[in-house]
Amino acid sequence: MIIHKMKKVNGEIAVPGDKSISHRAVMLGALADGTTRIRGFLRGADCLSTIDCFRKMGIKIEEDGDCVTVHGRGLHGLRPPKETLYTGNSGTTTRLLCGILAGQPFDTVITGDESICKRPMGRVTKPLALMGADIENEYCPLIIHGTKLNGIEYSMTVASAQVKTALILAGLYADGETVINEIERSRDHTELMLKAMGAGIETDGLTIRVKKTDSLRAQSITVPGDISSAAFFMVLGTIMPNSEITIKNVGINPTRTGIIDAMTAMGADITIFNERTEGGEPAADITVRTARLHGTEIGGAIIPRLIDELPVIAAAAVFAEGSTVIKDAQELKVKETNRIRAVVDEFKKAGVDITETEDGMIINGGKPIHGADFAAYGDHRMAMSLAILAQLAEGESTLDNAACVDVSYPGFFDDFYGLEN
Ligand code: SPQ
Repeated sequence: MIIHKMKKVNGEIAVPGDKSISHRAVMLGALADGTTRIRGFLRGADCLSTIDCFRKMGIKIEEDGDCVTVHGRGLHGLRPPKETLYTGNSGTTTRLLCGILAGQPFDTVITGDESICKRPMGRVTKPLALMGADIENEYCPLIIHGTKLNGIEYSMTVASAQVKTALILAGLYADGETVINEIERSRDHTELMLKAMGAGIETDGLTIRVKKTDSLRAQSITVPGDISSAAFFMVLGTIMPNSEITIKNVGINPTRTGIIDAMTAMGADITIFNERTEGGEPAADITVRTARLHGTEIGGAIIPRLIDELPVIAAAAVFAEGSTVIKDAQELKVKETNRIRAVVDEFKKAGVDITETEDGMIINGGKPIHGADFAAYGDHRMAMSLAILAQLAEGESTLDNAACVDVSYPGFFDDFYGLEN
């Protein structure tokens, strides 16, 4: 695909529903008693993989656009699937399923696409094994022999919402109490949804306590727009001349708003308004206007709050005066692709002054860049970040496999080019 270059962007958009919340709404809806109605569900490939896996375990799920109805069968109502559960490109589906399936009275096999088969699953299977789980392999295919689980106290070694959530979900089935200590605060959508559904879960700072739970109450869940998708427009509206974009209905859960903090620290002009709470999750409208950016340092506790936004923040840093240092972000290496290596290699093609480090990258911004033939490595966030980088490059750029944006943002390019004027 040739990346069309826009001169300026203006207008209002609403990004699709939050991917993390959409996954959790289907999973917890399936385990609840009764009917869970989800509005604003993300119809991206990853969340559709989650629906497919639960249908294979006997859960009736109806889809009507972005409204999804899940007919839950209770915590003990899943049926043994007749075939392998295929999770596609979705790390969230794969890892969260491990937590749910470890304590079932049946065996399952999970696998996914080429990228999923390279992503480490030992980070969930090992702590689950301490609870008594019996899971073969540290990479997909995973063979899960359902068994009785017991509660443990576990101190996490990586800042990962997926690891935390897998343990919380297993904790619903485990005898006694499961106590999880996080090293940094990661997204807490599971905890919020489980509390609303009446599970035995408490949080105190970085500690989460889960008790064996008999039943979950079905809910109506309204999914706010995904801040990880809104991030592309925050950067676009900032770097393009004479531009202003309003993004309606964006989830602003504080565990996800690192992008706003980082962009503000770089000099971005971001206004948050119409703040409200929808189904336990805070949401707001966000306006961004053209601004001159300067370099910054991004590391430490903010990293889990903006981990998925780092490729597009790197694109913003290219147009910021001075140097931007991204550190403590080694988790980027185990995403859909190695996002440190992919950003550095692709940005270098455009002449960006960028250096790979052990745990991040250093970008010396504010210098002219040129168009290039970019590769997305089948990674949705890489594809969208490169489309933004190309906007201010001299000359033409192309992007291979642009369709991979469907994983988290079907219709991205329509929304993107729809802002040109
Ligand atoms: O689901 P998947 O493939 O892992 O998706 C990504 C993404 O960029 O969309 C990461 F590649 O998001 C993760 C995120 O990085 C979604 C997620 C969640 O919903 O719990 C948590 C983060 O991963 P982790 O490993 O830090 O827990």
